[in-house]
Amino acid sequence: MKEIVFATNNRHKLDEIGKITAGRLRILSLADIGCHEEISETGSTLEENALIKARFVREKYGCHCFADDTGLEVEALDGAPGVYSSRYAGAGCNSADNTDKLLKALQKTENRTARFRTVIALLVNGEEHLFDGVIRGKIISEKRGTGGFGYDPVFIPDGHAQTFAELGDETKNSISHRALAIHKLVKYLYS
Ligand code: ITT
Repeated sequence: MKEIVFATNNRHKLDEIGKITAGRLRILSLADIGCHEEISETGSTLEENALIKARFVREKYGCHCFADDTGLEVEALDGAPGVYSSRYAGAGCNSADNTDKLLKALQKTENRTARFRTVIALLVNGEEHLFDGVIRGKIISEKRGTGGFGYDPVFIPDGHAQTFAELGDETKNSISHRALAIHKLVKYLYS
């Protein structure tokens, strides 16, 4: 089994990727390698931010690693919150604040089309690789469900009638943006 650091401070992402890759990768967290710094995301795209996080860990700790940057892209908002998804409602705000702001921004909007996009940057053997995953769906007008995290309570993936927060871990992890991207990474590592 390959051992690799996942450069994230988001415990939900760590949990999801652990479940999705079960048995195929041995994933170390930032805490496992003694990294407790906040890594600033100063890029203007998901690709840049994923690379910034992964490069920080490789340069400082010298290990094989990958990082995930994810955005919710809403058609009627010209792709916002996108790369700014984690601080949509402002610095220091939480997921509930971000989701409330999104629902407010869409209050009078009929077009509810959106997508989650994940970009994973993998840094191994002196090489950098990017993998992406996209899932399309729509934003509903109120929060539903208690599972998942972030914007999950307001996002219904196409082909389903429930939000990611209602569908539960197993379903989310079998179809999500993050699952699609990490499957590409695993395929690459084992090819
Ligand atoms: P790291 O950078 O430490 O990995 P983060 O939470 O800052 O963690 P991102 O910048 O990639 O991660 O995520 C942007 C925000 O988008 C995040 O704070 C969540 O609220 C939301 N988000 C990410 N993945 C999501 C998912 O699968 N479902 C719902 N919301 C998600």
